[in-house]
Amino acid sequence: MITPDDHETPQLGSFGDVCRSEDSCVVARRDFNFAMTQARILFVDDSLPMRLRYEALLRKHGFAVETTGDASWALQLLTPPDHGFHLVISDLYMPEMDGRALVEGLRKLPHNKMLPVLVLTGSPDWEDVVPSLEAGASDYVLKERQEHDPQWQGEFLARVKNHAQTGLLAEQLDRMSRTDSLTDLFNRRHGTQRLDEEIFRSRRYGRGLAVCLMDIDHFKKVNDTHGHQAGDDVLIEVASRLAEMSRESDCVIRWGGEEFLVLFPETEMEEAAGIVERFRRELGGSPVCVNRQLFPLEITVSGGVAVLEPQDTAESLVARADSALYKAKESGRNKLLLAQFGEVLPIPV
Ligand code: GH3
Ligand code: MG
Ligand code: MG
Repeated sequence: MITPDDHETPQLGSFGDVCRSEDSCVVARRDFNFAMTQARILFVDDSLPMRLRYEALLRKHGFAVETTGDASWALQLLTPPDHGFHLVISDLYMPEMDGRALVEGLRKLPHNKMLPVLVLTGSPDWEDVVPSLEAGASDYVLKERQEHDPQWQGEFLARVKNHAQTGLLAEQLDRMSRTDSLTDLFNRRHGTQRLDEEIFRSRRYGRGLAVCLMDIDHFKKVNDTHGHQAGDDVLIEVASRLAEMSRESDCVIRWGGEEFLVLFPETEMEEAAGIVERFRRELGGSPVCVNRQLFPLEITVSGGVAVLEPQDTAESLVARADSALYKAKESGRNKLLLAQFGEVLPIPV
């Protein structure tokens, strides 16, 4: 990990011994199988020797570990909602920001409310440990007093495993609460939140925000003619194509049954219209295979595009895109209309 003092020359030789006691470790290696492939730990300690020791121990037992000597840098790493760490292990005593302050800081971020944090302390002094637990640390561990103490290692690794497992489950739960299980796109709950965030960002930085509401035409007929499974196949395929065609900064949401809302941050009407028109052509241009890929089915979509205006709320912005979509349906489907200047207009040629 990437802090100034991590560029010191590592002295692995003096600490490499820490993991030799593998055989005596009381925790069965098999128990760590899940961790070996998935759990990511952020280890925070101002002492380079400690970082090297613990990193070696944790890596030896299959955890992916990143280390830093600077708690405020750790807080920065934990700030993006998708930081990807499942457990933080932090020393309590550090010269600038200490372990308790790190716990306090990270618990203020909503996405870190369930992130397990294990604090490491040299002394079992309640006056030191209790405030960090009160600040939201999940647990504490006394630092190893004797090097290679197998009992200490067994206990430490068992605690790490349990907390990492909780971190993995919390991540899974978070993902499930944000995604639609059929299409794997973001669901409406997350979409609504993202829309609020994008509106806030757009206003704060004075940048455009466009949205498009898209709906598959005559989708009910797919279900009625080919069965519900075929309908599901179409939804999955359309979702996957939309996700593939959109840019990383865009956000594709399953808004309702066969309705998709796409957010285009930092995008004005003209650009958004061009992108969505390409989506419409490509979706209509190659048939979707349903019923175990045996049956090609032509589909078309209609859409309405709107851009954020000064008086808009999230609801009014989506409502304008919806009214343009409604007109697109009314006027023949397989088309895109723009809600602009208080009117609904076709894409300019
Ligand atoms: P329009 O062109 O006006 O949009 O007509 P439509 O048939 O696409 O729209 P309508 O609202 O009449 O029908 C939508 C259908 O989508 C009805 C509903 O049963 C179906 N649907 C909604 N969610 C799902 C789903 O998850 N799977 C499947 N297979 N069908 C779904
Ligand atoms: Mg429809
Ligand atoms: Mg519909």
